[in-house]
Amino acid sequence: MLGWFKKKFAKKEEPQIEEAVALQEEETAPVESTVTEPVALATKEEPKPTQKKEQEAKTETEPEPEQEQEPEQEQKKPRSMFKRLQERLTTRGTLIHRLDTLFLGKKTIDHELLDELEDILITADLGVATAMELLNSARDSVKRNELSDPMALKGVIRDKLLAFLQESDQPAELVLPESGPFVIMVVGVNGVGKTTSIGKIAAKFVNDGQSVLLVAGDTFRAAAIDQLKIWGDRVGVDVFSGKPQSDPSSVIFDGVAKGLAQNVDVIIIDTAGRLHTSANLMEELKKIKRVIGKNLATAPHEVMLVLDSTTGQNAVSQAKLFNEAVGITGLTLTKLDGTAKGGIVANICRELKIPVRFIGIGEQVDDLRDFDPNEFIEALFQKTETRG
Ligand SMILES: Nc1nc2c(ncn2[C@@H]2O[C@H](COP(=O)(O)OP(=O)(O)OP(=O)(O)O)[C@@H](O)[C@H]2O)c(=O)[nH]1
Ligand SMILES: [Mg+2]
Repeated sequence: MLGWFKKKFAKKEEPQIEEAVALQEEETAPVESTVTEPVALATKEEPKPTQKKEQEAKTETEPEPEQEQEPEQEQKKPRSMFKRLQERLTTRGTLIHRLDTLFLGKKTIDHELLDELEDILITADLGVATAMELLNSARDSVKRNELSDPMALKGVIRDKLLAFLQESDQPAELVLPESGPFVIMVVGVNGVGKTTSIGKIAAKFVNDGQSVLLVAGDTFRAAAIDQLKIWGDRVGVDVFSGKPQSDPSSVIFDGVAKGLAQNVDVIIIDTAGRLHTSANLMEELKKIKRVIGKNLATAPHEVMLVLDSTTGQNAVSQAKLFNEAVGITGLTLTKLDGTAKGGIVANICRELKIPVRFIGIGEQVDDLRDFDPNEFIEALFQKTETRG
């Protein structure tokens, strides 16, 4: 599998902070803000791993080995991690369990089986259009006499689901700019898992040697700021925050300026949860996005929508309205552990064609997985296949 992000190791330019400060007066009011240093702060004076690579590249007389090293670093994930993904995805009542129960009990493919299959697909959070397309593929294969036994039908469904998951027309990996911070603006409705996912994503960047600044753009509740600070401490990154109730755009403007001044690799901006149907709150989000661009014209590089996969079809409506407002570039699907039906992932990929970057499979820091359609389908199907 490819890495979950890539970055060219170009020399960083000094940020234009003076210009940024001048721009601030145009659109935002000043706020009192703080940067919380994490308890276990990474040593700032030490060159970052990326910078180390640059230095080594300059001093070494031998040819640059970096390109060859990449595949070695991306060796197969430990089997235990894959197993955990499987366990979280294949709980009782999921699409695959229900398919298995159906197929294992039948010897031939008949109308009764196809009717039962239709029931399962329609109630599997796939959405009617996606379920019907899946069912039609199955029916076509049966008509063409390509299939003789029910388990083969399961293979058709598996292949079609994989095709849906691969429908995004953009690569799933994040592409960090050659210079300057990579800015991620995280949006979504209330309680979907934005702040938690930000903590997990920050941890992934830190583990891969990138410096990160979190910006507490959810100023509505003091608890929201505290929650982000707890994640900052846990992960070992700074958190920039303003006062509760202050203008979120203003805090975010200052936060981005801070990240530029500190020359961090990644800035992740938390925003308050908002209903996709609230025109005012969506306007506020548009303003936030504009304000981020005042400091760094190319930012935000990623507008990440977090969707709670237990919310079913509503997640698709959320994605459409958030996309219209701020242009979503990537998705994180949370809460795929527990009660989720899994089918929602196929529907989201098919309907939206926006890359799914990550999936959340629990509340802990390492419960966030890079989304890989092949791995996802393998995890869904493999366990049940070995039983069958
Ligand atoms: N089981 C499970 N729980 C999750 C996952 N991601 C987040 N949660 C939980 O969902 C709840 C809400 O998460 P938050 O990160 O606070 O959600 P939010 O979108 O920031 O919420 P608001 O800021 O209030 O809009 C918390 O209890 C998280 O622990 C996940 O992948 N699986
Ligand atoms: Mg939050």
